[in-house]
Amino acid sequence: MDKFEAAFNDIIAKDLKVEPRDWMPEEYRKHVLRQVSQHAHSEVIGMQPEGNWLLRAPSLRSKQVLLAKIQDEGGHGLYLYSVAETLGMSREEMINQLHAGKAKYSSIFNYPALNWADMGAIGWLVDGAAIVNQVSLQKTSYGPYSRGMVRICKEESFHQRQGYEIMLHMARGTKEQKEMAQDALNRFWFPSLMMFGPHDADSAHSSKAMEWKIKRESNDQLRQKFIDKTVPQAEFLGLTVPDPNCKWNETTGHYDHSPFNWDEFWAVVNGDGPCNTERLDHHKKAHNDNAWVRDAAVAYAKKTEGSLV
Ligand code: BYC
Repeated sequence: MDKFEAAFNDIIAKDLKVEPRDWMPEEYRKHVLRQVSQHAHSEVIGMQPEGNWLLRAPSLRSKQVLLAKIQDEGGHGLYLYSVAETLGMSREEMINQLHAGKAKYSSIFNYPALNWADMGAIGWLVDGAAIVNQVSLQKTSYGPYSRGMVRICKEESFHQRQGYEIMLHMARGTKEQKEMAQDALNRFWFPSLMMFGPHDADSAHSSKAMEWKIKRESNDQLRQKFIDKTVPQAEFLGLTVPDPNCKWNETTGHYDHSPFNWDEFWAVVNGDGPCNTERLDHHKKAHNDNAWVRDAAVAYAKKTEGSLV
């Protein structure tokens, strides 16, 4: 082992942060980059299901709040694209990989948002699941990713409350509104649980990620944390989690759950979900239609180069 590798191992062992200037194994760099790429694209593609509801929000207040949330998600994508730049990959390259189907984004965003109750379910469950994951990632070993997560988590907790507030209004509203809230929970429950990825035993990247402290808790540990937090929240709403086996287990101290439909998960991850084509086509179109904005920004930066100092 040379002195560079020893220094890297020391950073990991002492729970310090790996910084862009530090030597790191090529496999570590690629590993963080893959996860950050998946995360960044998730934030940006995740704007689509909600963006679709901006013009149909039921009040000015709900429209303003939803707009602010969606803008936050775009901001999170930008922090994460910047993290990827510190690992040597440009934004352009990342977008090219997304458009070519080589880079992933979270499976959850390939499900449709059919009505206003879905805006509640997405904020409550999808952002709720994301927070559980991202709170853990605040302690990830790559410095820029960890610091990005601290900022993102602060905003994400508002997002979860925005969704829960919608669910609360609907669950306490008319009979039809309560039915809509229950229906949204029914459709988003299992896909939200699958956001945490495959079971630990089937997770290709987990063991290396845990060894390098990129991930601090495993897919199954985080998923269980989310279930344990969320079931009582559903009960408070007077709604029922769509899983007859989801019961408190005195022995384990956790809620049980039924097996997941992993065939559906892998189909969605591999491009065959209800909205995969629509999401990517929309991203490509927006990217192409707005090429002139990027060109103008680059031209302006070139023209004013040096004039800001
Ligand atoms: N969806 O070995 P594994 C948000 C892939 S957005 C798709 O366990 P890993 C929001 C995985 O990539 C925030 N693919 O992988 C925005 C790998 O494939 P590759 C979303 C998935 O990386 C707008 C393969 O399966 N949060 O909050 O150790 C509105 C094997 O899996 C998924 C993040 O992105 C999936 N669900 O663990 C509202 C969190 N699961 O790369 C809300 C950041 C697995 O070999 N990411 N795969 O081709 C992570 O924490 C980890 O990457 C995962 C997976 C836990 C997701």
